[in-house]
Amino acid sequence: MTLADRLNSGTVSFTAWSGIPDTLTVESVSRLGFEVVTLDMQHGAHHEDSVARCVPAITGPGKHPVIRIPVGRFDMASRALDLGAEAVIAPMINSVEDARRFAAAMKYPPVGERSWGPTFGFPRSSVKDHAEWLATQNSRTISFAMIETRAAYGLLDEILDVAGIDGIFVGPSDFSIAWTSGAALNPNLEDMMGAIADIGTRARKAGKFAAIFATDPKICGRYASMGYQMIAMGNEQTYMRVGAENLIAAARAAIS
Ligand code: 3PY
Ligand code: MG
Repeated sequence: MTLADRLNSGTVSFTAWSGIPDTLTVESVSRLGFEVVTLDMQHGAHHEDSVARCVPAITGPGKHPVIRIPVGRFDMASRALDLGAEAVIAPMINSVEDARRFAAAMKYPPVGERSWGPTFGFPRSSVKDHAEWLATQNSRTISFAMIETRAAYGLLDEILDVAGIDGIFVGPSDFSIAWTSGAALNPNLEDMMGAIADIGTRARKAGKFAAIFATDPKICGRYASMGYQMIAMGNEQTYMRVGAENLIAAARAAIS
C-alpha cells in the first residue's frame, strides 16, 4: 500500500518524527506504533547521509518514509525521492513561487522538472523497471507544502492550486508565532483553531491531502474532525521522556 493509498483509506495515520541521525535509532522508532516515519532535516539533525542510510531502517519494518527538508532546499526534495522517500514536507511555503519551485523539484515532466536518477530509490522499491518508475512516481510521491505563516494562509487557495502540490502540512508552532505577531508560542492556541479548521477543510475540498503536527495527543480528535489525514507527534526525546516518566512513576507507585 502506498502512503497515498493509506491517506485515502479514511483512517488517520500517525507519523513519528525523527531528529537523531542514526540508523539504529530510526529502526527502533520505526518498530513503534506509527504508520509513517518522518526524518527531519529542518530542525532535527538529519542530513543527506543519514537520510540515505535511514530510509531502509523505515521501510524494513514496513513503514512509509517521509523527509522534511530544510527551508528553501528544493534540491533536497528531489534527492530525498531519489533515496526512496515517499513524501517530502517543505517548510515555510509562503508564496506561490515557493510552491511552484517545490512542485518542480518533486515531479517529473510534464508536471515538474524533476531530473532522472533514482539511484537508490528504484532498487529499494518494488517497481519492476524504469518505465514503470517514470510512469508512477508522480502519483506515488506526495509533496506537502507547509502552511505556517499568515502569508501562506492568505495564499492558501493559490498554493493548493499549484500542479504538483499534493497536500498541505500545518505547523501550528510557527503558525502560533505568526498569529500572535511573535508574542507567543502556543501550538494549541484556541484563537487560531478556526483558521486551522479552515485550512484542513479547504485542502480536502481542493482534493489535496491535509496533515498537521500535534504537540498534545488530546487534540488529535479535533484535527481528525477538521479533515486532517496524517498527524505527526513527538520526536525521539519525547518518546524517551514519556516512556521513562511512565515507567519510573509506575515503579515508584508499586513501591509506595
Ligand atoms: C511547526 O509547528 O511550526 C512545525 O514546523 C511542526 O514541526
Ligand atoms: Mg514550523
